[in-house]
Amino acid sequence: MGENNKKRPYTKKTVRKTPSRKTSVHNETVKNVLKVGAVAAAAVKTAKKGKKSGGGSFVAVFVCLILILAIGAGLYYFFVLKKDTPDKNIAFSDADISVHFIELGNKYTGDCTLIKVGDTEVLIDCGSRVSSVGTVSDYLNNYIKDNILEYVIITHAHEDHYAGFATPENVNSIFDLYECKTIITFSNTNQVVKGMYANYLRELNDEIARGATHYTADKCYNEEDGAKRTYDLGKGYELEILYNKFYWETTEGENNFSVCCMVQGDGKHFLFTGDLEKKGEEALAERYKTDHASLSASFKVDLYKAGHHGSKTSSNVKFLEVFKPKICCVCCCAGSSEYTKVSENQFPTQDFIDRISVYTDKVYVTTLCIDYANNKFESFNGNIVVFANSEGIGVKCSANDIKLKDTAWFNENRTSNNWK
Ligand SMILES: [Ca+2]
Repeated sequence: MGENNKKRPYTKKTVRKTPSRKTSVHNETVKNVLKVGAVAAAAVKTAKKGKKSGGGSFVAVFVCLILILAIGAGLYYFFVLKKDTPDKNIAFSDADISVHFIELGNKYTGDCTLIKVGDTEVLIDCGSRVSSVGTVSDYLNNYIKDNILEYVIITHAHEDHYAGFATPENVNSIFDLYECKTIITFSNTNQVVKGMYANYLRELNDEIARGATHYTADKCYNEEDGAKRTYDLGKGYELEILYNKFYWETTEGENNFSVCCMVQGDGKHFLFTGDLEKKGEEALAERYKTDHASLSASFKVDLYKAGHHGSKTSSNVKFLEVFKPKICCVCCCAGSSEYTKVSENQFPTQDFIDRISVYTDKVYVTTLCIDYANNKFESFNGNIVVFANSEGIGVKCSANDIKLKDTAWFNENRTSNNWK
């Protein structure tokens, strides 16, 4: 191993505990409802007095009814409406968890997602090309202060998801740059051991030799050989490896082999399905309802990474009916002809927009293709960060926070009746 492949020394740093804003809206609202209640009680008393005195009782009862209606409206807002408005802007510095959809430094579509809870990080995939490692690690180094990736998930063996782990021997991979503790990978592939897939196996085995623990997703789901289905991330959050029947079954291509997972805690859910397609999505959605028997009909995930970059083959109806995303982030180079010249099928596709728009207009996209032939691209939203604490969820992007539906690209290339 060359000098460049040496690991960065592990230096433990003091983590500044972020103060939690305990002066919650909840307490303020309850106080206000109680105040209105006290006024209502006084009005009832006045009404009784008025009855005794024989004057003014009608006015007092009327005031009392208005106050009772006000209390009802307040409670309805607080317990029903407020529950459905999770995008209350909170400060990033107050967040317990942050999810980062990272730009990859080129015109190619790909995935790289960092989930951070305190000093515990989960990295899901690192595309889109081997050359993306520099761009990605520059970004990661802003957030990973102990040089340890506690969990690494590699969803499937496609270059735009695993290139950063499958570098040539003399080029740093994510495994070379960070100490990766627990690595969870796809259970199946149709790749043969040569080229990039051979590089991946070598880099993975190097990291295992340096002390990493490796499980395939089927072992996690079944909790076999020491693997677990859920891992504690701290601050009440956990990582759950979800069911995918293609952990055990063979299929064409690679997409349906994707490792799927949910990060959840504090009543919030963040869903990641790699490039899972229709057959996988439908089986996952059905099994999720069984595995989570107490799931209410109003269950919604707070964040969903658009499956397969907003492809027409993913984010299907039966899947979305179960998960009902509130925020959706798409990792792609929008409008790129990398896979097709048919505009409506370029990521994010018209079919994807037709289906996701039923559930949310909070759709964000990492990168925008300007001129594929001439290597021109720019940030669309840029690096997208979704962060949360018990008070709400915030979205902050490196370029701008404009929703897809409000962009010039959308108006020129896509349409939606739901977003009008
Ligand atoms: Ca760490």
